Amino acid sequence: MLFKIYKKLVFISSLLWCLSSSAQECCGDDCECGKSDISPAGIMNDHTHEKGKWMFSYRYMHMNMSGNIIGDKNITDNDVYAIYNYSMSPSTMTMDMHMLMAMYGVSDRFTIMAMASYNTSSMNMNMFSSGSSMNMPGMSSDVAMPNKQSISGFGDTKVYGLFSLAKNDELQIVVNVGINIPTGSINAIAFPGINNSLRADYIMQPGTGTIDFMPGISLLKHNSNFDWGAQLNGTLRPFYNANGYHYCNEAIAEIWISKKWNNWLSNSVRLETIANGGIAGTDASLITLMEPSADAANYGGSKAYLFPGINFYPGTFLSSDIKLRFEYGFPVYQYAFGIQMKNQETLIANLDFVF
Ligand SMILES: [Cu+2]
Repeated sequence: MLFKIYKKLVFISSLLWCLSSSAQECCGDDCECGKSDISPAGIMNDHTHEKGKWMFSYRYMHMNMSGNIIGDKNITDNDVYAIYNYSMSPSTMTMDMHMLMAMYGVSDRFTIMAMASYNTSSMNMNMFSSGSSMNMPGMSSDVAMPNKQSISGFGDTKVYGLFSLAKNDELQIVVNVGINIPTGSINAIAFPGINNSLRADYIMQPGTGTIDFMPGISLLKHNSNFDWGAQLNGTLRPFYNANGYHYCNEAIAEIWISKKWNNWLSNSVRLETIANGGIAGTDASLITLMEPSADAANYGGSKAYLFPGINFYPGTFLSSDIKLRFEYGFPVYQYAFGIQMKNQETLIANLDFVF
């Protein structure tokens, strides 16, 4: 489904490209327009702004998951029940994130960035012995366990300082340090109205509950024929949250190339690799054997995704600095610590305004 939407976007962009022959040229030789525009939709913190400039961004991310893996092997619902003793097996899950970002150039080299998010996670589960329904843990025997849940809420807030080590037409190097402020809930209820005391799984909670530190470094290189970039991001999580656990450290490496076809259209391909340590500690209120994502042992692992992308700069027509970027991602490698749902596809849409 998402792939069809993506194909439509590519088609619409190509159509607009054809119309662009009548568009005015926005850049001369000495204009930076276009040269700093080379990053794909899923990349942030790769640039700084000039002193006094603001940028506002809205980013939407949709992820689809289905089926289960252990390590890099597919397993069936029956394996989840019979071999690993869980009562339920997740079948599909979607995550939707709406992110609002603001950047401000404190000086020509130093920019601050803040990001807030609103997240919705929905999960469908299959139950052992389908046909007879399972009882809600801790409830009278006539309360049946629902087989789907959906949780929405504000996520954590992130604040970054970005410092530009190099900033010219050919090369940009930016180092950043961020802090995660745990504004998202870790106490969302799994089935509100049916059981108001059972907390949702780790993966369903909108927040992480911990203050974390996020260092990173980005490199952008502009060549005459194409641009490329690379980024390394870490998340260091030394503290436990109020519910007795924390997500472990994470490292993300990105590398991408992009090709600018004209003043307002480019394509990109990005490879993202993620290594994640899982969860330390446990939320003791969760019933570990209810389903795999209620078990802290089933988190973490390594993943690699490929993201073809398309970037559109309508500011060329509107004489303002606007970017509209899309990426469609699919996994090329997934290794899960324990049992996890398999990522199937990710869609990212990003709208940026610079003032
Ligand atoms: Cu910016």
